Amino acid sequence: MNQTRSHQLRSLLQSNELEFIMEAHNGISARIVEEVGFRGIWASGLAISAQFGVRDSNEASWTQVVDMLEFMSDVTDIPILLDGDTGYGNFNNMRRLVRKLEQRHIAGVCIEDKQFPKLNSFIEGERQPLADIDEFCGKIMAGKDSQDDDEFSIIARVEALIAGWDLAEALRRAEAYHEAGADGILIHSKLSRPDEILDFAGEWAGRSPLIIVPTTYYSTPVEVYAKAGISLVIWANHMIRAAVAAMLKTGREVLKDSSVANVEDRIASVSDIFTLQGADELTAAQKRYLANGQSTTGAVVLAASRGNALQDLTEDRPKIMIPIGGKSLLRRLVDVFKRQGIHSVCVVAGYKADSINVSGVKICLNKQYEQTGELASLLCARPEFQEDMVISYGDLLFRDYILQDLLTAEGDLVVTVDSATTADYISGSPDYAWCSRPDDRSLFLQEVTLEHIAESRESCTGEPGGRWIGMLRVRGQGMDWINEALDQLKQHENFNRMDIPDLLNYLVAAGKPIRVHYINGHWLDINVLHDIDRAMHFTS
Ligand code: SPV
Ligand code: MG
Repeated sequence: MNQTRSHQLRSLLQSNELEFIMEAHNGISARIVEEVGFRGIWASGLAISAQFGVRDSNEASWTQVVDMLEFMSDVTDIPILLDGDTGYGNFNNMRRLVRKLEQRHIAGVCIEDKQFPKLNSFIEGERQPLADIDEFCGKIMAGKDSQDDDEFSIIARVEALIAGWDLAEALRRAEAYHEAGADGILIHSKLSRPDEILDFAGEWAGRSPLIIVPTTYYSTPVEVYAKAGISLVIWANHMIRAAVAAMLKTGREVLKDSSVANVEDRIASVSDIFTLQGADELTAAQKRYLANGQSTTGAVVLAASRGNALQDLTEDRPKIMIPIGGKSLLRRLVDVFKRQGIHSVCVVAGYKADSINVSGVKICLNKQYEQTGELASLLCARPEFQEDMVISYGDLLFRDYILQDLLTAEGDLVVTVDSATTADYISGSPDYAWCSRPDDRSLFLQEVTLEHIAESRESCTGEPGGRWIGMLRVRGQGMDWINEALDQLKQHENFNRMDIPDLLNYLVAAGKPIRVHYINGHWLDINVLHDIDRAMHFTS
């Protein structure tokens, strides 16, 4: 059961253990504080002003602070305690602040007994006038009276020690604020040793939860605080300081080097940022809500082999990078995919993979390409499988309508078969496909299924229905069939020699209906030098 955040903060304040909350100053830092495991966030006035580039002197308006809190609250589930400075005005401003904070699911606010506009306690702290005790108590009462949720916390921060007063004054104030209804006391000190807060804790003797901010006395082991009966430690500014240090170092180095090469490895990756932004959730939501509006079809292009028959042309690049009329085969393939709304293209590369520089594709490496076949390559692309995808050889050229028809064809697994078994545009040895019916043009859109597929015409009785062009489409149940088959076949000792036809035959034998979509011509595969000439004509 998810507890409210105000309840969570109360639990931290009231727990018997020493608890810790960490500063955050915007949405992403709040996400990080939660991500690393803290159970609460200190929305620091110093850090929020700093990230706006202004001073911690109420230069940012309270509504700007509340707007920032909304971003922080939206992206986290742990409680946020706002450093509410002096409450941004008198009791009336405090009432409105509390209501606005509750509307944004902020768990509590801490107000300090100084005067508006406040100045950070570490800047001439002893010269800062304190609030009138009665006036401050009225502010606490007004805040408590205006909260809707009983567990929303109002913490009173005592600045007496910062402003140069003695322990007695600090205790007098703390007691008055406690009486006025404060849910806890934050006792602040700017000494480098914890002596005065420990003296205070001793005298306070657990009258209400005690909170400290060990920014200056940071070297004290935290066991000391636990022993003194302190409830909550606030690490008040360490995320903004860490960010500023990293930005200064990175910025200076990039400027000096006129390059980002040195810093790349030690800064967050773009995908780390996407993760913190929750990009995966949006992708899942798009699938759910944009099912008809946005294509989620992807493509896997098998292109790990060299294409030996093309001799020198593939000396320094794989076959898919051979230019045809100024554009590589792969570029042409990706362009057709994009024109049909397929924008997620994964290329399984092997031979000279480094030379593949086509934008808009994700490369998956089959490092074993010399010892393995097409199924091993397909397995490499598995992390990139989409729920609906086209699997294609990389050396294909075809007219757009062939892909378009494949995408609209019925069936969860569909193969494109050219019903001509021999034709002058057929080069190499595309596999023969035996089908439940021959291509009778009048059968357009009627159900034809694959019965067998093989390189040699003699491997099956009867007339083949045509040649499989090297492209298939998988979706729905078909994805489960393919995944299950891959899991089974990869156990097989011959797996490394298996190609896509072995997978298709396996599925046929398992009784899975593989639909055939017949075409007649308008495609080429590139195998030998002569095909390059034909490809030039095909594309011109
Ligand atoms: C803050 O984090 O803004 C604080 C704590 O108020 S301190 O800077 O120590 O005053
Ligand atoms: Mg502050």
